Amino acid sequence: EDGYRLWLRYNTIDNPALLQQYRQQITSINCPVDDGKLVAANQELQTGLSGLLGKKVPAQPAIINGAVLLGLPERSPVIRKLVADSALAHLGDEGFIIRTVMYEGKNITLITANKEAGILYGVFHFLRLMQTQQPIRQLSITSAPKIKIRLLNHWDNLNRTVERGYAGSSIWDWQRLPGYIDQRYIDYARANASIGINGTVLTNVNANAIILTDEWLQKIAALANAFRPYNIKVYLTARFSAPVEIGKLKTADPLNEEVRKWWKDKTDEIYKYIPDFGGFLVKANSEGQPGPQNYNRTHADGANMLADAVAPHGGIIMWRAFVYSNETPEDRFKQAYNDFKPLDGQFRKNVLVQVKNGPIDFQPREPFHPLFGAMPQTPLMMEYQLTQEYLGFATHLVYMAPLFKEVLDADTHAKNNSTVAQIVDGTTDGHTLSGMAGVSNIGSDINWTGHPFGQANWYTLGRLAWDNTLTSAQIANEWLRQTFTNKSAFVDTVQKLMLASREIMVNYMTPLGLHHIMGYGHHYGPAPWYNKAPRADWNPVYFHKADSIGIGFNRTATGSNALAQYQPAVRQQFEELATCPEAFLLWFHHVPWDYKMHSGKTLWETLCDKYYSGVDSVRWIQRSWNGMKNYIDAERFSEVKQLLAIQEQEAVWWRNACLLYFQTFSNKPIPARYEKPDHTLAYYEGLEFPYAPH
Ligand code: BDP
Repeated sequence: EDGYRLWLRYNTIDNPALLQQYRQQITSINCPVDDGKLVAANQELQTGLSGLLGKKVPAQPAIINGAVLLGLPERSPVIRKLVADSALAHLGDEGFIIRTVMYEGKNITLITANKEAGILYGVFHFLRLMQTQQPIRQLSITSAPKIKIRLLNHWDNLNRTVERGYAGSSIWDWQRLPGYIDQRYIDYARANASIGINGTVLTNVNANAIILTDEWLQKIAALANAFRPYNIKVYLTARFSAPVEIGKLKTADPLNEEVRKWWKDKTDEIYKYIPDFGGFLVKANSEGQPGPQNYNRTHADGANMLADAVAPHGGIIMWRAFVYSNETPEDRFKQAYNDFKPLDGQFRKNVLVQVKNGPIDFQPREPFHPLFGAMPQTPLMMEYQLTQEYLGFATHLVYMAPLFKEVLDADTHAKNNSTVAQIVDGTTDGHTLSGMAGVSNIGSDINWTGHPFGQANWYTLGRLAWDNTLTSAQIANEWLRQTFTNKSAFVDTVQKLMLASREIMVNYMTPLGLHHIMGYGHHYGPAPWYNKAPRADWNPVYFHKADSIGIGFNRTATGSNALAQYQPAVRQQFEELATCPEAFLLWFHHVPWDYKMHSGKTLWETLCDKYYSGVDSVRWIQRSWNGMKNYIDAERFSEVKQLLAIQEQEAVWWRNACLLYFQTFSNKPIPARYEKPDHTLAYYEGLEFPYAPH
């Protein structure tokens, strides 16, 4: 058990009674052999069922008792007879139906859809039911994705380093492409398809124009060919200055005719290689990347130029709202909104604006981004970060579904029915184009994500993009059952610690609304004291603003007034100290050290409590995990155990470094009941990490 099989292990059902029942229920696979496009679904079903049932399940052209019947109504008279058109009407191109039915006296399970992709997703759903040991005797399931574009964003460079990657190098083996198709590409596609992910952006948002040259496009085409049977489209990042860098033009001005033609021709060329190419993801005028503002044009001008180039081919543009200018703003929180809100209504129909979940940068906790709800005429795509840049790299166990859900469930109050989930899935404003992306945590490590539990975050992204009403508990439960075991003693315990893990991390890293106090550049470990970055807003001191009076960033009307970017109801809640949830307190207020919290304790005492409880809870996770030894394989048990030991040390490091530093402002003692920091502040400040990956 090296983790390579992810959640697609298909081990033989270990409950004898259930195994027998499943074997009775499923005896054969009936899939039209001439249907080339169903090959992936058919193969997966063969592999999955043979594994789960512990014996080969034969393909059988006749419909016999126990058949699993795959097919499109248009090519299967039997399915046409059994499934009414009206049942298929709302499924779209990717939804599916799974039903147990009687056909000519035979009990069969049918999986059907409007398009092949739906059947593939239906097969994976069916296999998931069995892997999680659910009853399958009377199925009547209809399912369709809530979100249309469900993507991974790889921040992979062409030299195979991965920006913010902690799981080895890039899985794209550029040197051996296009000639060599690594089995890993197929398994990557299978894993993604199994959770409904239907596209992948192969390259870093800090883009390299070279990827758009002929030699590289052949490599991209080879990957696209490998992914296509799994309904996965490829996308690329576009470097805005590519017309200058590889096109030899003098300008990249989006309103310049030559530039526009260059992108059009380039795009036509891409579609010759990859007829179903998805489109471009663009980071422009952010952190030094070139963009339309270099030519005094707007983000809409830039996005629309590319949108016009891909539109004839059905492509889309995902234009990122993670922007901040080269001059340090008084509050970086505000910039995306200031730049983008005025552009609402100016983007072409095939543009999505891709917005990070929070206004700063993938912190352990952020309030929802104020752009959600503020651009009703523009589809806003959600961007989450699966790779744990700010959440302990691939060393800390943190299950991110609660973080993702917290944002999705937040009410923007823009209209009725305008939670972030409803804005993103298009229901609030009636958009048909909708998207959700996760910055990938995948690398060449044998288990893909470095930490065995990192797989859960990849899994969650897909499942939530498909169905944003799933709960964190449901997702953890099904992931654990498939990835480890169905034994309830294991699942119950580990599900509990997964669900708690994010809050625990918040407590030992950035409690009460602290944010961005990580080490400079690499973001590894605590460095709240750091103030030497070339820009003020890259310094932790800019974000926590601790002084002799208190701590926190005043974003109310008496401060940066960033809160004005929210709807009044949201604003009011955050603006009043009394109503501002504790979890967001220091996001929005500079709070005196002696301030009395709802509990009656002072802010300083509460801060100490949070940091100490964070560490204690990591120890609780360790104890819980130690009790799991007999339920799972020794390999993964030991990997997680070792990683938890590192996490515990680092949690202590976070706690001690932060409290010792903040204490220099609060001038108050750490309560005597707590274990004393075992090093001085100077020791923590002196630590250096030349080996921390960027
Ligand atoms: C930040 C990362 C940086 C990315 C940037 C982005 O530190 O490496 O390039 O986000 O999203 O979180 O563009």
